[in-house]
Amino acid sequence: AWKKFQAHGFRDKDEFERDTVRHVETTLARSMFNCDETAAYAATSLAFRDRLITQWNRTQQRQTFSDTKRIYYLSLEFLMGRALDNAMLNVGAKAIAKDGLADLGFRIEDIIAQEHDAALGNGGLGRLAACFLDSMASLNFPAWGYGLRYRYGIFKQEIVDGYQVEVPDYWLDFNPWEFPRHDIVVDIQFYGNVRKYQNDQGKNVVTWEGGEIVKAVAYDVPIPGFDTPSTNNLRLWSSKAASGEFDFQKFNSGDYESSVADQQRAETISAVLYPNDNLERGKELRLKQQYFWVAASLYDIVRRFKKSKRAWSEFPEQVAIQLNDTHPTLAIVELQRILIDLEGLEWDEAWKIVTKTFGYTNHTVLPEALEKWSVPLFQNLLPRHLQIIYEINLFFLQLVEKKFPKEREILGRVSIIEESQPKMVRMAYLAIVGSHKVNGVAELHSDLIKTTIFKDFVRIFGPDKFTNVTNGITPRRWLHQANPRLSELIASKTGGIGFLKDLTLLNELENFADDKEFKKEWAEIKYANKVRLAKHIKTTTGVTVNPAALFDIQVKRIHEYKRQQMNIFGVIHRYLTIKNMSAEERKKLAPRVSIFGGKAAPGYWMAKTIIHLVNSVGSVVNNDKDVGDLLKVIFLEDYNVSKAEMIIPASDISEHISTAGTEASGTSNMKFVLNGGLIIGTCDGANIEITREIGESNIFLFGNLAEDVEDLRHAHNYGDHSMDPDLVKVFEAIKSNMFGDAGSFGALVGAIEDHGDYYLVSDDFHSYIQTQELVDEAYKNQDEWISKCIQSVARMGFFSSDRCINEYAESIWNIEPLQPESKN
Ligand code: 26V
Repeated sequence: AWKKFQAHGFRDKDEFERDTVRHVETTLARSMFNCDETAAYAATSLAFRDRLITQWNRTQQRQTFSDTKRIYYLSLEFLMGRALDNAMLNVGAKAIAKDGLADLGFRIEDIIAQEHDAALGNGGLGRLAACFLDSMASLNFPAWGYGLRYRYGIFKQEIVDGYQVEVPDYWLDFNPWEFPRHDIVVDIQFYGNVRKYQNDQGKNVVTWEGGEIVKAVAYDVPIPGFDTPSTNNLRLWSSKAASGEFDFQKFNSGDYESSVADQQRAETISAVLYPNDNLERGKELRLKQQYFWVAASLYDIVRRFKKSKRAWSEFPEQVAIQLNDTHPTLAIVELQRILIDLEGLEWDEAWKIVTKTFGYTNHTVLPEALEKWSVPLFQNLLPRHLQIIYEINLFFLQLVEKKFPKEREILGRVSIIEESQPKMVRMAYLAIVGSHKVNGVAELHSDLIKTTIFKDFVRIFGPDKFTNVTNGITPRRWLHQANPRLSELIASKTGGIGFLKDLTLLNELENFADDKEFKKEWAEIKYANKVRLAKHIKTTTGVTVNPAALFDIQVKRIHEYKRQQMNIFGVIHRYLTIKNMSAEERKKLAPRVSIFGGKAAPGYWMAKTIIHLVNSVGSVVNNDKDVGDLLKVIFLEDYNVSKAEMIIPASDISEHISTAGTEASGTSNMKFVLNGGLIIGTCDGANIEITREIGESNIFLFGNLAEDVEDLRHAHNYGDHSMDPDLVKVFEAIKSNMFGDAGSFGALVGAIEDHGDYYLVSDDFHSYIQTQELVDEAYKNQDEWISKCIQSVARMGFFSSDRCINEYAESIWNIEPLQPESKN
């Protein structure tokens, strides 16, 4: 297999070196004598990029000629991480590059590390989109990603005196992975007025006139498939002033400042990624971003369809559009507008096409994350779209009324327009009404949306409109790239690298779960990965950790529902317990390193307080000579995709401990298990399916169930709850100023003690602590522990994003892969 696809990379290392040196000397205009690592990174990337672009062109041509259905994945976030390592592995030429770079005097790891992460996403939702791109290309689907080319991705996090500080992420300084398409430019209209009149033929015509125009410029990013020449496209739109550099009329009349201001206002649209996840704030600029991106993408999609000269009724046979959450919901309205206002179709005919085209994926049930836009804001920015939304709603409510004539109350509940002050457009409802399928991202989550937030819609449209597609991850990045030694060991026992294309082949490993020699190698690899992380901890925090200790990791966005606060309270409990232990008892304890990482949204005070508490506990515990190696507490700065690739393979146990029913799926849980770590978790999201696959004895589950959450919350609110006694002791320690001024943690403690403990930390604390003790015990038996890890990895085949994409293709998109050319 490797031999076959080297054809898409380099024939040999000489060819690679020749190309790389040529780029240093010509493209970069430098001499090899002063070629530093930055230049070597640039030249290596350009050499690989040349290969990708040849394949990219061929793939696009093949798609055009075959004229089959395409899938368009619309996502405001693509959390891609680094591209070079991935490109080298996917075209099968990393070994060649390694040798070639060594000849030129470089270590490949150092060159890879030069690259800045492409961090155009917040967390799980954006990384899922990136894994999907990898799978769609690897499975040869004719697929396009559409997104925004933010000038600033998610901020960089610095920790200063224990507090998070946000620093802008200037990632476009040098980006060899994008191709500006200055010839692909779309005019996007905002504001203005709607005019209705009869034309000369007596036909009713609606036009949207005036307002302002901003240009959308396409930037293309090649997406290489693994072990296939298929190279797909991610098209990102960048905003530019319509008048070019600046308005010359204003400039010449002496109004220089305002001509520049116009330009800046246009460029602001794609300037920055909104750094909230799971919190909707209703800012006009965010709605502008959404429409700008959706309108440009649809223009592009429709233009491509029109070239085929087919009838409009065939549009859904040629085009499937998947909405990654509600962020692109305006696409439904925009397509309806194009069809009725610009192409002259009748409403019903157009609406049939629209609903057959779209699928909507929901990623959260948290009410504060559900998008709503104020009607006045909409009216001003997108007047024609608001009219169309009202029309969609009218027809929809008529259907509901006909179906449930005796239930007047249902109309208000399901209306796309919320009758509040001001009125609001409910984007999730619009997405449901305008799509033919709605899916959740794990079984529990898909059940929950059907029985809670969308239950009326299940009655209206029937249960078949709602389905589940459990999330997955790409084993290329999350095993082969992040953990090359483990990947190699697995390949040696499963008959080569085939498992990277069919992850169910991992089940061959079951035969080695008790193999002494295999287990020894397995343990050595885990240890080496822990040594690598320990070095990173030393250089970034100055703290020395023992790689033989149990590494306990929780890395993800900081959010109360993910309960990092419960984790740090558990750490404090452990610290207090150690302090009270005799020397004899201490000897029996497994040393532990508690590692946290993750960004807090800049305006999310409680999340920032959690980060501060972790750091404060760390500075006390890590400097307590009495405790030594028994406990260390680390906060890793600036968690991102490339750091995840180093952190995840070094885990013994990772924490996925959200309040039951709140984490839609989680995807890092899958990454940790695939890398030979065990997990402690609640019965939430994909943890449940992971348990079903790997077996209950291989996971540490604890806590209340989703079905009991409502009653428990009720009990808190009616004073029918007594605080967990261990948690009370933890709070007493905090209040005694053991970790610095207790006042700074007051809100965190207060939310649990005095304000209803919405996320049920107190209710789950006891079983959490107990389960952590089971983890301690289990870890002491290394032999059994390693067998559990191997058995778990063997059973993780289901969680490949390839399986997930195949499910979307079959049950939602109705699309087939396009076989690539057999050679070259
Ligand atoms: C919502 C919002 C609201 C407006 C401001 C910006 C913004 C940005 C992102 C979001 C999406 C929130 C939903 C989300 O990220 N869900 C996560 O999706 C993962 C992939 O399906 C899943 O594994 C996580 O459990 C889920 O929290």
